[in-house]
Amino acid sequence: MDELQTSNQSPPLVGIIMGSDSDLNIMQEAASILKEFDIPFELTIVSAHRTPLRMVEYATKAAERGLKAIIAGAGGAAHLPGMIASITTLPVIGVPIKSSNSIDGWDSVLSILQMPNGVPVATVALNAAKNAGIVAAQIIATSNEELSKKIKAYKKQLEKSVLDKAKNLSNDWLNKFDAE
Ligand code: RP5
Repeated sequence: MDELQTSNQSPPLVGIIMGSDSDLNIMQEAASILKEFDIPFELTIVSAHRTPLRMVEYATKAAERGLKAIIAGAGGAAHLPGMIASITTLPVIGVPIKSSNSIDGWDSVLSILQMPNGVPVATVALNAAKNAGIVAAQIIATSNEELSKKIKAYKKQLEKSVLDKAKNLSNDWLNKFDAE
């Protein structure tokens, strides 16, 4: 697959949608990690309740427009990811958001997570838009060796940062495990 380019002009491979602009402070973390992996994406507002026809149109056209995955975030009665998944054949990654109309965030989590058999939404943790971006990258990496290498390097970096922290701690705390 050679669709991955860094240019903003590249056709988007991932669609990031959210119920409201008030979700953007969370959802921009998905955009940031996709940028880090040089994956072209688009980002817009699609509301299941306030723009239902736009939602149907977005989901209906997503695959033919060349998207490979959709990241959908919403809060409260968070119906957007599930409704998008009910229409498209693309994988849908849901981001539950603790928003102004959430009770405690569980409302968003359960609205997105508890889908009926046959219509899955790959649900990440509350507010975990970054992880949603990583899942989307991993989906695209299954057919893109260059991207797969970038994700491996990212994971290696995660490992290194933890090992460095463990090393720093060992100056002040006993750690026989690393000494063995
Ligand atoms: C949901 O309602 C949106 O996804 C957002 O999380 C929440 C609040 O929306 P606003 O009232 O801030 O536009 O549909």
